[in-house]
Amino acid sequence: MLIAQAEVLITSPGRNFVTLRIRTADGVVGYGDATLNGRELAVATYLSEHIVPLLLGRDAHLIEDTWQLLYRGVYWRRGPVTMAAIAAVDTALWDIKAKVAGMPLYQLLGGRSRVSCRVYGHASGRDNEELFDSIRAHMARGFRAIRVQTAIPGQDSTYGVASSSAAAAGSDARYDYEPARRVPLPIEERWDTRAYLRHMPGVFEAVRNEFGPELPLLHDTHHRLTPIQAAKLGKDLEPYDLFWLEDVTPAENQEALRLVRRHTTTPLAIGEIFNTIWDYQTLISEQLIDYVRSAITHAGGVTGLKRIFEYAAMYQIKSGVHGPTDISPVGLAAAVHLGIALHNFGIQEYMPHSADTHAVFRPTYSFVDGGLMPGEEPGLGIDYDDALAGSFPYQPAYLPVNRLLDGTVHDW
Ligand code: EZ4
Ligand code: CO
Repeated sequence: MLIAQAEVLITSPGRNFVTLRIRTADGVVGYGDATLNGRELAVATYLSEHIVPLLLGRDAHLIEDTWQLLYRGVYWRRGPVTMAAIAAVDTALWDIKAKVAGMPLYQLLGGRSRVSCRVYGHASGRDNEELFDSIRAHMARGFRAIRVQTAIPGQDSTYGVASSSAAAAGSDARYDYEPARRVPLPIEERWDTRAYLRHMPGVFEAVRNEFGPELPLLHDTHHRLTPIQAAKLGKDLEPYDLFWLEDVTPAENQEALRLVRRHTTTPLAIGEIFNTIWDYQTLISEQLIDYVRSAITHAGGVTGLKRIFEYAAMYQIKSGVHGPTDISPVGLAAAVHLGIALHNFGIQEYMPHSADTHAVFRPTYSFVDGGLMPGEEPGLGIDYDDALAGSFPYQPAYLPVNRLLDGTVHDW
């Protein structure tokens, strides 16, 4: 099973995706997602210049050895660019191994532990009325757990709020709810932490009054608070029984979560920008979080994520895999195969891709009864259409930059 070819594929069917395709000498093909939002070409170059030459002629069956070779073997380890590149190779090799075995990937990961992977969708609104409509539209589409984000009065734009009512309702004709904009330079947003902290409890009170106590509700703070602010928000939201509160602080300071945890029983989810198990060492061993948010695409692939989840399982911490639209259908397919097999699965984030993106990747996972089901064909269930992908050339796109009202750069 020698690797004969490895290609880096870039396409932009509404947004940019970087995909690695590995082909063995006897023609088995595997796909891995290498998309790093706003830094796509850095990973593409890392792969094509530094990794592809190492792969040619290697045995495609050596998944663990290849992972260690690309992690330890280059001396410069960790970081989002390196770990996205490793993830792409790892996922493609798992896809190949499963195809050779003649099984869907989840069978190689231990087989089914559940019927489907429960997901949550993204509702948002510029006011409560638009937010309620968005929640209703998501429920009508089959979502049974909902992330709630709203505009903060007095702010022009707020993270997580769709740019139109149609987008808030969950229309996936275009990526109007995607935070990366197709612009040559990042746009700037403004942020007022005090206004946010004052506004959010009332929003959740209104949502609970409208939709009742059963509906699982989530919220993403996007790294913007200090530990004491996060503790206050967690406490203030306790009456509304959140499923989780996400990324309350910039958690590279893992010890910060001790303070948050001492003050609130609101469940905490962290880690979409983390990329190794070491980023979670204190958070997991001290039980400072409830859900692990890393994506297959950004944390070293199936191998990297499996390692983190098995560690988390020792502490009753569950998976909550990152699944925004900047994770391609390849990355999402891999997450669904791992999620269906994993014992400590919690919930999967799911922002449906556009029709054009589906046409390029032809994923075989399906969304049924509020959950994602992996396809049953051998491998990941991805079939990349080169001709169509070629008709959507790369377009520079960037996530916004965030500034406080006085102009200070803040966490976005
Ligand atoms: O802002 O993936 O929980 N989801 C998120 C995402 C991130 C984007 C950044 O590329 O926070 O919407
Ligand atoms: Co998030």
